Amino acid sequence: HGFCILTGTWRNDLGSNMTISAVNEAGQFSGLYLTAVSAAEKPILVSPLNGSQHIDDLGQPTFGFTVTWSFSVSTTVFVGQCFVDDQGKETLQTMWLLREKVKSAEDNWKATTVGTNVFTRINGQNV
Ligand code: B9F
Repeated sequence: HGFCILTGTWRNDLGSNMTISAVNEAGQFSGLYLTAVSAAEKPILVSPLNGSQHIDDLGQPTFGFTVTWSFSVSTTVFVGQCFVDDQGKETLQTMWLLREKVKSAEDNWKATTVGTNVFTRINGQNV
């Protein structure tokens, strides 16, 4: 089977979209993230992401990236692996940690949530 390439536009199981621009020789990349969901009062804005992947000979690399939300003071990190099946269909299997800003260390216990997202490639549109 072929290589799983991170560059491009992806949608996850929540309906969130992201566009990853070119991956450089060191495996570093940047992009834009548009979440479909938010628990904030404020309107959702497109937010920047930055990450890196392993340069993987077998074409199913692991990666991580950080989304610094433009419309809130929180941060999400994603880690995952890019898989390609026998039909050439690519899937990003990820887990995320969302860090909310809390007032003080006493509230630290409730500041982080965890979850999973699966991304599939969408064509002909950007975030
Ligand atoms: O809703 C989040 C938020 C942070 C502070 C106020 C609102 C920001 C958007 C997070 C989007 C998450 C999901 N979208 C996606 O594609 S990132 C992981 C999921 N995958 C409410 C109050 C504090 C935290 C949440 Fe907030």
